[in-house]
Parts: sequence; structure tokens; C-alpha cells
Amino acid sequence: MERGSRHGISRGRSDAASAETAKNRKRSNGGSRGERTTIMATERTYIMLKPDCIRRGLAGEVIARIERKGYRLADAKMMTLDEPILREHYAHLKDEPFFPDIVEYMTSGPVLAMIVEGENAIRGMRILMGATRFEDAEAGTIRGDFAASTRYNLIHGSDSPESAEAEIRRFFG
Ligand code: DAT
Ligand code: MG
Repeated sequence: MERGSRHGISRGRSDAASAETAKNRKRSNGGSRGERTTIMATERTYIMLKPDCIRRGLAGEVIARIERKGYRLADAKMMTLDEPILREHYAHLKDEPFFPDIVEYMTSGPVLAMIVEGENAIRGMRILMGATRFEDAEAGTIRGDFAASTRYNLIHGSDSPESAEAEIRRFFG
């Protein structure tokens, strides 16, 4: 019954993600005694509630959505960011004309830095968050429901296994 194609979904994923999946691949004892000893493929992703999310009192709402999805908070801390860490974190945007605005916004108040853990949590959190451009973020997503601006978009989430690892190291060392 268990065919190779079931695991074929890992094709096309990055090596790191595939390795993670292989390491944690679902295992079952066959269930003949009704036991459920399934080990899920887990990932850890870096999630950050941005200053507008904290200021607007939406942290509880957003964390509730994350927890209702079935993900767990593995770690969390309030932080105030400075420009050097933002230059690292948003290195891919440092030449954009709006980069100074991002720095101003992201240093305007505390953020809540979190490690979120769960099955396929990296991609899953990006889906819960919604699209980067606020006009593309669908209703039902965090950004789609609460953000009316691309800059003030409430939440950051790692976009790949590589960035999740680097960002967790950056913020939780
Ligand atoms: P994401 O946060 O969805 O990973 P990103 O990494 O491309 O998106 O950009 C980081 C943040 O920079 C984004 O959350 C908001 C801001 N940003 C991106 N593109 C922007 C734009 N065209 N105008 C204003 N802010 C932008
Ligand atoms: Mg990003």
C-alpha cells in the first residue's frame, strides 16, 4: 500500500528540507494494537510580530491563529531592533528605495521574536501570513485580514529552510 510516490512530494524541495523530512519521516508501528506512535516531520521557522502588530494589540490574535493551526511556540521574546541587525535581516532589500522606511518602521517599537515549530511550518506559516503585497494578501490570512499596507504588514516569516536556520541563529543565537 505504501508506495514510493507517497514520498515523491519531497522532490523539488531543497536538500535541507529533504534531509529534514528524511530524518523525521513518518513512522508507524502498523497500528495492529491501535497504538499511534507516528513521528511527524517537523520544521522550525522564525516568526516575528512587527511593531504595528504589537502596537495594535493584535499579538494575541495572531498567536491564536498560529496555535489553532497546530503549530507550537518553541521560544519567544520581546526585542527592540537596531539598524545593524535589520541590515542583516533584510540584506536582500538594502538597495531598495524603501529600505530606510523599513528600518524606521522596524525600529519604531518592540517586536515579538518567535520560533514556531510544526509539520511543514516554514511553508505553512507563509500561507497563514498571506502575500507580501497587501493588495495580494487574501482574506483569511493574517496580512489579508489585518494589513492595509505592504510596509505595515504585521508579521515576518522565514521563506525557506536556509533562511529559517539563519534567522533563528540571528535572533536566538
Ligand atoms: P516578506 O515579508 O513577505 O518575506 P520581503 O522579504 O520581500 O517580503 O520584504 C520584507 C519586507 O519589506 C516586507 O514584509 C515589507 C517590506 N517591503 C517589501 N517590498 C516592499 C515594497 N515594494 N514597498 C514597501 N515595503 C516593502
Ligand atoms: Mg522575506
